[in-house]
Amino acid sequence: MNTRVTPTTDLDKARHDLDVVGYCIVEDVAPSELVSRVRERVLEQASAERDTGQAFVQDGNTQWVANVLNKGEVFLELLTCSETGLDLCRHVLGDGFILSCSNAPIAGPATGRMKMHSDQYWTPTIQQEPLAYDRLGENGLDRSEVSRSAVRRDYLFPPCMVTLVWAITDFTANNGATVFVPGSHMSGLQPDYRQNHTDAVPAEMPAGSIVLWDGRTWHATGANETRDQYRIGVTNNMVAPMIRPLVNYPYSLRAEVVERLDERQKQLLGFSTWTAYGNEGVPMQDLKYFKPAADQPGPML
Ligand SMILES: O=C(O)CCC(=O)C(=O)O
Repeated sequence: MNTRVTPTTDLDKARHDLDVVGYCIVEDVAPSELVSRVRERVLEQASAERDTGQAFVQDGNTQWVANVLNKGEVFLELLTCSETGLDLCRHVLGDGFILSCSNAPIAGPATGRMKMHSDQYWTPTIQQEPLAYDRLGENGLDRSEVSRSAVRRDYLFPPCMVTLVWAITDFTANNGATVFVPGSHMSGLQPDYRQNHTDAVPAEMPAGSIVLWDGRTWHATGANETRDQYRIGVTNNMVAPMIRPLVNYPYSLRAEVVERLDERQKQLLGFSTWTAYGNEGVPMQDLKYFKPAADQPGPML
């Protein structure tokens, strides 16, 4: 497929791009003053992490500020500042999806392209040779292992993750805009990261836009060929509600962040129960947050 997605404000087109091409770009989503505050906070935190030797640097000069929800109220504000991206996540994942992780990748000057990958690398492929694995839990991040046997399946595993990236600076073809292989979400395969993937196209968009992709779509942070531009994104990876998020937010969020959460944010961060086969706490009560609390009958120990 040789289709390059362009930014839109038409949500029908965005849904179509997501379904058919595997990603979509929507512009004018985050207010510019919020984008400025996020940019300032990301750069300040990135610098503090470098100064204290805690920076996570990848692929040369790409710095990831990890787990940003514990690093500033602006990131929580960004997560729910608009329903647009959330509606598009719902389009793929259905109701009740939750946040899996949120980071800020900064593609620095003179950095090569990241390895091509899909975020949903842990779901079965239709046929994977030489990159197969037998059990989901054995599919580690190192995908260079040669397969023991390739299983042939004649169905596609559905998307169960959507990644949404906020453009905190402009994303351009030469400053590290995320690149995508159009249509790759329907291939049923994981990319071989040793290949060049010359069919990958950049998601160019102005600051304040979002790019969203199906968890199966092949993509990478693009090469930053500039001398002085730092391309900044903030990622919100969403998963269907029965999938374990990469970050355990109810456990790992700082107490002062938990205190600030509204109901919508609590649901998105996985504080609420999802069906539990109909047994959410005491069946006669409408318990949104299942906690084995003192109001349950019988001894607790
Ligand atoms: O930084 C980007 O453009 C993409 C990051 C990425 O590949 C990912 O979050 O999976």
